[in-house]
Amino acid sequence: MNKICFGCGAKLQSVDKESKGYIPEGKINTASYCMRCFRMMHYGEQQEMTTPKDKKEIINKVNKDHRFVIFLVDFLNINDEVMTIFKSITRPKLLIVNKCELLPKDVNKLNFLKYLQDYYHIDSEIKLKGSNSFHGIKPVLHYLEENNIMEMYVLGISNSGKSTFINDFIDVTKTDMAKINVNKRANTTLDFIRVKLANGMTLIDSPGFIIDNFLDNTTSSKTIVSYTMQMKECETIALFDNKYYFKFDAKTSVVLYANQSGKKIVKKYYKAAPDLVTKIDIVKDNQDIVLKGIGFLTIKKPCTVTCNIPASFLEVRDSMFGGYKDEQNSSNE
Ligand SMILES: Nc1nc2c(ncn2[C@@H]2O[C@H](COP(=O)(O)OP(=O)(O)OP(=O)(O)O)[C@@H](O)[C@H]2O)c(=O)[nH]1
Ligand SMILES: [Mg+2]
Repeated sequence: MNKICFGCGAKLQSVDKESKGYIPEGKINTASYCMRCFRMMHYGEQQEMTTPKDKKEIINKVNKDHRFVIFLVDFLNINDEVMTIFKSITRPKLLIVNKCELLPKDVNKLNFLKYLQDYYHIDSEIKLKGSNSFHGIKPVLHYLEENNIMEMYVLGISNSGKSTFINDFIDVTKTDMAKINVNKRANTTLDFIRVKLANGMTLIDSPGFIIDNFLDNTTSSKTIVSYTMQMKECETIALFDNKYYFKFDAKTSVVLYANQSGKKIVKKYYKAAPDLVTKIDIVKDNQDIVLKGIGFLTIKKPCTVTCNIPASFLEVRDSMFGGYKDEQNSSNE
């Protein structure tokens, strides 16, 4: 029988308890969820599958298909690696920046959208979404209706909120069906899940892309901090229970944007920190150092930063929030 788990998309089976889709024999005919999803949903258990679906396999499947693509990323995880995946999708597509109810209050939404279009060269439509009424699902639904889009894949980075997004569609269209499993850990959805809504639309959930060089993709994202620090010459900050060190060679303001993870976010040191293996030259005002999987640091003034994170986990870019507006305004005058 080819029945799939509605929680994660894995094919239900009673043969191997350690493999995905396991359900005890005798329950397979009546169950909607595999044992892993059932236990995650009802007992809050965290059960991670360690073998994510291959990125290329997902992209090839989608590119060969006729369907539209909705691609989700939460704003802390916007970086070159993620945008390269987005651009490798050749189907007509919509980029949704998710969890936007957590954007710092002073972020101008129009400037943020313009930054994404200009800096990452995105020519597809972009929508900001979140879990409050201001950033809700309805504008996306209207966009799909206006453009007569009835069948689509929902792709994106693991933990970006794809399954939650589809569950919201199930609610808003008053579709009478079970919910997909969602979880604060990455790699919850394991295979494609086809959801036919009461309004006739079909959404296909997908396993999230796991980025190669992510520092941490398992933190909950109920709160996002923006934390400003004034650094003096030769001062060091230690982030997340002294896991990551950044030393600055000149005076600058620094703003950290990251998930509130329950760890001690910042501690300042006035002496040398260990293993500063990577040197980053900030050559102009308002640059971000992206800490892939965590968030980013906005560095306001040129300086040299040394840190204990290997370069493959970092990217430098023009600042996503700080200073972009002023630069744009002055260059337009
Ligand atoms: N703050 C906030 N959290 C959200 C939002 N949407 C989803 N989440 C949370 O993000 C986490 C991941 O959500 P999922 O829907 O499981 O994400 P996914 O993209 O399907 O993840 P995988 O199946 O692992 O690829 C959960 O803790 C959700 O509650 C949102 O708009 N705002
Ligand atoms: Mg999912």
